[in-house]
Amino acid sequence: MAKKYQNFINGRWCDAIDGETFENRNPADRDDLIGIFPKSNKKDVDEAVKAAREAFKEWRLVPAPQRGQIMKKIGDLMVQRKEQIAREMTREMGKVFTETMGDTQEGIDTAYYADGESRRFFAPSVPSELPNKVAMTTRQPMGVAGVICPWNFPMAIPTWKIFPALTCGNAVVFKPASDVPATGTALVEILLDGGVPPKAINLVHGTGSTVGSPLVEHPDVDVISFTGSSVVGRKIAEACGRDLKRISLELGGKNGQIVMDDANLELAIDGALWGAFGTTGQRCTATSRLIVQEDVHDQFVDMLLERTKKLKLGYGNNEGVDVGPVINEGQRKIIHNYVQIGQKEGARMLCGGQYATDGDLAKGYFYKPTIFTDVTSEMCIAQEEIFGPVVVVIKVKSFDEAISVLNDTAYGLSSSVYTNDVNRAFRAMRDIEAGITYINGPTIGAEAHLPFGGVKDTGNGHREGGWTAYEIFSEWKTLYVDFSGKLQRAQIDNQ
Ligand code: UN1
Repeated sequence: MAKKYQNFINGRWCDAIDGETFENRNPADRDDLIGIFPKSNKKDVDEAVKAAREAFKEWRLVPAPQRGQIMKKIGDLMVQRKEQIAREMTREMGKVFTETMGDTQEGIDTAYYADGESRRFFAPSVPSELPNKVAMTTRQPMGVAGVICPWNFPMAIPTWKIFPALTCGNAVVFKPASDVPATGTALVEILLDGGVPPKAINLVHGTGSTVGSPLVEHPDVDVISFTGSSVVGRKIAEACGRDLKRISLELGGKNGQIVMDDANLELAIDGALWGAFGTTGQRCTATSRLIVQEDVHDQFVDMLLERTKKLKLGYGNNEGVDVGPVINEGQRKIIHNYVQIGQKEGARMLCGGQYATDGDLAKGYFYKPTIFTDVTSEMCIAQEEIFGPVVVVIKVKSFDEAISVLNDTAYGLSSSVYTNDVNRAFRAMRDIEAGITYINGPTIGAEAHLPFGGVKDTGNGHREGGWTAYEIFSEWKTLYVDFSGKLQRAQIDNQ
């Protein structure tokens, strides 16, 4: 019997009001049914927002360090349940166990950071221009936060949004991706066990159109935080723009790794493999372009091919597996379609390019790690986000050309440069158009306490992670206190 899951709305576990459900299956083994989940709609969202609004009245008045204590407890519970969460996460979305352990650890780091941040919330006091008058600022919660999350980091990304939102004093309505509802449920259980007031966290399962859209359009939601594709992000931003609603967007990437002739090639290969094929290439920070200087190009490609061929595909909970399945059949078709486009465009496919179906792999959505060479920057496979185990190699003559190819994309999330020349490293840090630049490290692996986000079509200027996430979920308020006992007119009486 498949486990039956529920929403959590208004302080209780419940089915979708209309009673509809959907199934979720293990992407490495379609026969493995993870559970039956409520397929919610606008009615459920309305109930959830109403409950959150109610909870906000009291939660906003709880001292921030007390909210931080709850975050600390949540972090401790995540430590206790880490392995169990990771096993189930691998079963639910496919990436290998070491990576789901890392995903959970990112949530733990975010929880402990939230505890610390709850005692800071720095807000400057500055001198007033008038005598006997004080000028200061404070940070206030916004109200109800709508949190819409992707499936590739089913624990880390929700924590990046929910923990700062709650720590700031907001109440939350959370929609996990419909490919990872069990991990979303595990997180909400931890929040409740940690002591978050039940109505302050609401969980609504379902799709983007039936749950995400009503949440975005709800007049009583004050801030939306979304991670997903740039296409969907643009639509959400349009809807929020009409309502003047704050929105934080974390969208696509087409991240490049530059490899210069002076680089340590072994190190650059380690980075490329991890960046391109870790999480089966399904990270918004994944390395999807390798921009290689011509003198080392052929050697680099030979080394990359040799190492790629050795990668072992399989169920991520089994020992020795390097690469798991992709998330679902729809994504696998999209990836394969891009591979066919690449071949038509004249790129040379060195390996992969096919569904992997040997033995047990036939039960899941496996795709062979794929490398293209002879790629030019204007090709579709060098421009569009593929979100799968496909990497393209672009040959360049010089460092300047490498930077201009790296910047020749609509996106600007992560980037990396392998070089041992300190001058090149600093020029890259200055001239690359991206939110994150790594020197001698892969494009993936951002740490929870630093700003995370990108420029151009990757987002709308906000940064998750670290202290910057707290900007998203709070409003500045300016306070003036005049203790002179008389009317003092700014800009007039002091001139
Ligand atoms: C994402 O792919 O959406 O930097 C997030 C990294 C991870 C987070 C990725 N810490 O790759």
